[in-house]
Amino acid sequence: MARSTPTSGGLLDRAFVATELTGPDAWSASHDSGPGSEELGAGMLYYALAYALRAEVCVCLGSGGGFVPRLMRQAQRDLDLAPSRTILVDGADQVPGDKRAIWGSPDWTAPDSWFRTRYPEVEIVLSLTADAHRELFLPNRIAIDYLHIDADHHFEGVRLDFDLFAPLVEPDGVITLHDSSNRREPCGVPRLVEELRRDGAYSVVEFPVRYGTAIVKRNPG
Ligand SMILES: C[S@@+](CCC(N)C(=O)[O-])C[C@H]1O[C@@H](n2cnc3c(N)ncnc32)[C@H](O)[C@@H]1O
Repeated sequence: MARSTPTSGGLLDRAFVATELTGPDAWSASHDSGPGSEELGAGMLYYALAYALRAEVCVCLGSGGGFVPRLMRQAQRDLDLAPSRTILVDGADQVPGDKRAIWGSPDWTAPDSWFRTRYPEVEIVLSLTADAHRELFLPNRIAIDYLHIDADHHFEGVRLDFDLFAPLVEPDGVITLHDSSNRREPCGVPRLVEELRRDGAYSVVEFPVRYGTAIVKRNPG
C-alpha cells in the first residue's frame, strides 16, 4: 500500500520497527508482520496491552524469534516503567522431538543472538513451562500483569499452560493466546477458546489477525 507522507513523525518510528522489532525474525510473520517489515501486525496488540496496562510483569510462554517479548519489553522501556520485568519461558531443546518438528524451535538460544543482544534485560528461562511454573513462578510468588501463551499448541499442552499460569495473573491482568483460530491439526488453541467461552469464568475477544490472537480476561467475582 502507498504510504502517505506524514505531517509529523507519526506514532510509529517505521525504521525502528523494521530494524529493532521485526529485523531478521522470520517468526514475526506468524503475527502478520514479517522480517524487516515496518508493520507490526498483531504486535501492535501486544505492545498496546503492555503499555496501556502499565504491565510491570510480562510473561511470554514460547517464542520462536522473541517478537512478543520484544514488544512487551519495548512498552516497558517506552514507559520508563521501573521496576518492571519481561520473562520469556521456552523449553527449546527440552521440548520432545516430535513436538519440535511441528511447532518449531527458538532461533535466539545463543547469548549473542540478534534478539538477546538487543533486549538483554528480557529474562530468559530455558525450561519447559510446567517446570518453570513449579521451580520459578510458584516459589517466588511471581504475579503476572500480562501473560502471552504460545508454547505447546497441542490441546493438552495449551490447556495445561492456561491452567498453570492463568491463576498467577492479577485480577486486572490480561492473557493473550496465539493461534486462536488456527484449525489445522493438531492445533488445540481454538478448542481452548471454545471451552473458556463455555465455562464463563473468562471473557474472550478474538482478533482475526493471521492465525488469530485472543485476548482473555477473568470476569469479576
Ligand atoms: C510455535 S513456536 C512459537 C511461534 C510463534 N508464533 C512466535 O511468536 O515465535 C513455539 C515455541 O514454544 C516452545 N515450546 C513448545 N512447547 C513448550 C513447552 N512445553 N514448554 C516450553 N516451551 C515450549 C518451542 O521451543 C518454540 O520456541
